[in-house]
Amino acid sequence: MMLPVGVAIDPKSGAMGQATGRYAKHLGETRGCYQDQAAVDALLAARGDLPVYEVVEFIQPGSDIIFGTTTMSPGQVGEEFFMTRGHFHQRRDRGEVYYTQSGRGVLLLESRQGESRTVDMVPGTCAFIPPDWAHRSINTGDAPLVFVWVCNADAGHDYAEILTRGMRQMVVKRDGAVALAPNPRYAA
Ligand code: PAN
Ligand code: ZN
Repeated sequence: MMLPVGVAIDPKSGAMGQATGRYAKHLGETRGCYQDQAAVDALLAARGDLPVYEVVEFIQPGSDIIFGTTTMSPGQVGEEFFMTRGHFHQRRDRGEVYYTQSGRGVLLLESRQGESRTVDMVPGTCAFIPPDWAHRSINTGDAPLVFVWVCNADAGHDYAEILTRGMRQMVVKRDGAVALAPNPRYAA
């Protein structure tokens, strides 16, 4: 039988009291996310294979709901920032919620029809991700970005599309400001 449970989450680190799963993504294995491959190489040479983000999950066996935290390191690669791979959900009828706990970032979303939107990730903001919108989070600050996510356990992840064609927009730092720019590598 599933029982109620309260899971403690540290808002600064994303550490969870009772994790049932976790993984980390490093710069080397996410290099394809970035425009400037020379900047990736330079950063790898200078700082090593830095951790970009860590995901910690909680699910009870048999539950239809899963939640967890994503904790993103601050960092820049060329004019871009550390980002998640980004994905659609395998099930096109499954949305998600992202609740930012600390840090600052941008949630970049793209509908299946190619419409782009952003939601600012600031502590206390709960973002609604509609079904069939690709989503990628980007740490635009200089501290860790920590958010809690909640979705259906059967949502699944489809990484292939974003991996191969990228997203239409990218989030960049230009003239000291965070801005949105069209992705020159986007393969429509
Ligand atoms: C999140 C993401 C997590 C890592 O849990 O999976 O932030 O991002 P990528 O999966 O794009 O690497 C979520 O959206 N789950 O559905
Ligand atoms: Zn998702």
